[in-house]
Amino acid sequence: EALGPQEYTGIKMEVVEWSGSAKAEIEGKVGGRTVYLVAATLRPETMYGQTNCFVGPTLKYGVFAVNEKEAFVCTDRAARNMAFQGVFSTRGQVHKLLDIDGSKIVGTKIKAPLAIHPEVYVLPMETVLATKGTGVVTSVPSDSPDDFATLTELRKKAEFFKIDPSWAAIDPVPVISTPTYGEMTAPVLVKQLKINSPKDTKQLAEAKEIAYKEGFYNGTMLVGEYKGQPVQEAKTKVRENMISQGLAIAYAE
Ligand code: A2H
Repeated sequence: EALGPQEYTGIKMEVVEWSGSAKAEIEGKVGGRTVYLVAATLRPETMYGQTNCFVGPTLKYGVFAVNEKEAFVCTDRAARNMAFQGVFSTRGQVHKLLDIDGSKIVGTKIKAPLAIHPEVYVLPMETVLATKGTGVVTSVPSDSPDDFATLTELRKKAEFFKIDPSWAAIDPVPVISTPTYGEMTAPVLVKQLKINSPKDTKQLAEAKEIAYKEGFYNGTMLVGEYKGQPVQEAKTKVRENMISQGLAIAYAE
């Protein structure tokens, strides 16, 4: 854990179509606002490779008014932090439009900004922490061992997790090349460290550490505006572009 505040990028993933169970709850409560799931990431440069998004199936979320036109889905805790950080037009106040269970958000179709596959689905991830970020995690299985391990598990046991297999159908997309692991850093590490499920937390922590360092210090962008450039340079540029284009927000904690 870092000592100073963690500077996340809050990726705005616009709802295209709510899941059947969310639709009934949302009905008439958002006042025509465009609703976004806001995913906290430390790796904005990987957003080209989003394949889905994750929420905690046992976590509670809220839909919060940003202004007259937009609303964000995140945890209550994150909404309070956003209010302090001046994200909402209501000046430090939190305006919750409704509560919604994570399990009901699963199956919602959303837009993943910058992604090569722009429309993705929300899937369940049991290891999402309520105490970190927004409680929404965008999934980049090419570069995140956690995302790859969970996506693989969901594909193997779609029925058990009560998901439609088509929601988990997008394969990892090459985004960054590293000298040691090639174009699929996370899948290669998951295999090398013999990670069989998202419950292999010790090996996953190790894989995460290696993937992060290797990507940051030795990675080269394979796609996007900064193709051919080092990740270290692309990272801040992608973040700033996304924020200035209204595709993301700055979020710290
Ligand atoms: B990262 P840190 Cl490609 N619970 O984004 C569990 N994990 C969470 C979370 C929560 N509530 N909120 C955010 N995260 C994930 C991309 C990514 C991430 C890649 C590679 C590594 C990686 C795509 N998922 O994280 O504990 C988010 O996933 C490994 C560092 O604050 C976020 O960045 O250091 C990261 O964990 C934040 O973790």
